[in-house]
Amino acid sequence: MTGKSSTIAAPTSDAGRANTLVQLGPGAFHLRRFLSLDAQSALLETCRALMEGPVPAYVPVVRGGGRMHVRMLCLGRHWNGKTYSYEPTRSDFDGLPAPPLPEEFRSLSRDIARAAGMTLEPDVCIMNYYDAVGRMGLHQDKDEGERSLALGLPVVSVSVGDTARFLFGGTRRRDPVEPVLLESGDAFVFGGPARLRYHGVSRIVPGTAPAALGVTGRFNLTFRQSDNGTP
Ligand SMILES: O=C(O)CCC(=O)C(=O)O
Repeated sequence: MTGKSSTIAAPTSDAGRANTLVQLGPGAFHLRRFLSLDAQSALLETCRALMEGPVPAYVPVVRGGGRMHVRMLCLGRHWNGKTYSYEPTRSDFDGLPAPPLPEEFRSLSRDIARAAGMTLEPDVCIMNYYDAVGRMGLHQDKDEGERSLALGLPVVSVSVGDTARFLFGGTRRRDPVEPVLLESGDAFVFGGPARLRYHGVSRIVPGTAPAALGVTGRFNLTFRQSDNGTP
């Protein structure tokens, strides 16, 4: 499933920074510079407010007792790291309800999916903050439910802040991985035949966020449609 990527479109430009859509195999797309600097700044502000809000971000402890290397906040529905399932409240942490998924987030994820030729009606956003030593091991996103996975409904990801070295593998853990640098404002979509490809973040590249954003570290948002989502 891995292999050479190809640039298939250059839809728009933003202040001289051309957007490009790079395909990494069937169903997998890297949308470089999808967000303008202004859009990144607005997204960053919302992420910070939510993560420091009444239902704050936290460091999940997963099944087996390992602590994740990110701060996480789930919107819409909560991903329980002990049961690997979605639920309305954070029963593995503090019992608080997952905050609603803002309409502007839904709309952003629909736009990104559409730009990659797919559709998504998300009911979940997992927001992760990576500091300079943040990372995430290789995994598949397969907790969204049988129907969602069978339809290949995409995972839509968008990043703001420092660059991440994102690893994109195949559908088996032992498949080779392709490193992709996800920069601030980039989006990434994997659905259809790519929906169950392994992926992770091996490292953050500190000091690479646009200076105008005034941010250290990286925010990543992944949008998904669980089987509880709108059909
Ligand atoms: O931070 C990223 O780019 C990937 C996040 C991810 O793999 C996840 O939330 O499942």
